[in-house]
Amino acid sequence: MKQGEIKVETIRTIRELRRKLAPHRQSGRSIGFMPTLGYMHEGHLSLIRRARKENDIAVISIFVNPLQFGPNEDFDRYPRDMERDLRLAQEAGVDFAFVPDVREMYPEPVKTTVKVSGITDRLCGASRPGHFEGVATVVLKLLLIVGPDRAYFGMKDAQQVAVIEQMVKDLNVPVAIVPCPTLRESDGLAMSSRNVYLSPEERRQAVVLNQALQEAAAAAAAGRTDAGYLRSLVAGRIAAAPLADPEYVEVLSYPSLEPLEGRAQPGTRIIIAVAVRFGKTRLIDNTILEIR
Ligand code: PAJ
Repeated sequence: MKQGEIKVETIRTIRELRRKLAPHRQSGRSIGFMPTLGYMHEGHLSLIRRARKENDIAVISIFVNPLQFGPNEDFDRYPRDMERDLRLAQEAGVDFAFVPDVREMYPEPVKTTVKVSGITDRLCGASRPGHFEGVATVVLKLLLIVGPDRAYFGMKDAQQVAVIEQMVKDLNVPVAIVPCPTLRESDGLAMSSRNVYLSPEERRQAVVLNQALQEAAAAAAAGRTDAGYLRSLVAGRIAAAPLADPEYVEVLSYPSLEPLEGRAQPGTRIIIAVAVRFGKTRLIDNTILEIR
């Protein structure tokens, strides 16, 4: 193969993708699927590699979904680099890359959307109205288009995983959702396509998200599982970074995402989740703790 030549099969229409996947499905090959907004980093690639390993056929989608961006969000300036994404996908062993344009996915304004209630009331659901409706709708469309056996999602977006698992359960979508661990930079910052927006000084201070979460995890492991205490520990730590502008710091049950009264109960899982702005860039991170 010539250098720079892209071998992963790039498919732009729903019809074509269905046509290509049908024979594989008919011959009993398993299909693993990983949806993305593109601008791939190691976090994305870790999910792709896992999909590659656990299935006969690996499919990704690259689609910046307008439905999940608010009117004042970064849809237009969301970073894009299709050529690089396809090269990385190729290296990670992807068989098919589905790269529809907006007209292919939404030929007319949608009148049907998927709303998962309760779980979407807090965290990013509260600060980004309509966001999870946009995510659930596009993910259901993609699952119906691809028809995978397994679909891979990162715990960096733990609320997204909870929303999709609930949707799949409620609507009997025949797919196994596979949650995957968060990949981090060497200093602990969770990898994100949006990290490229950070100035050098913002980038330095952004480690405070993970540091604060780690401190809280250590406190919880030492028995300090009071939700209010953990919340103020994390909030205080983040407030100490001068460029950090916190949007939320919350301690909730996981995956139901309900507020906790006092100490977390043994045998339950809790999430400590944060969203913090650095200038125009909004970063999220979380940690999930098993309470013993
Ligand atoms: P995107 O932000 O591109 O992320 C694609 C997938 O990669 C998601 O499942 C996300 O949780 C995962 N991911 C992102 N950063 C990660 C990291 N540091 N470690 C591990 N996994 C990570 O999430 C979306 O796109 C969209 O909402 C989508 C599901 C594609 C629907 O449009």
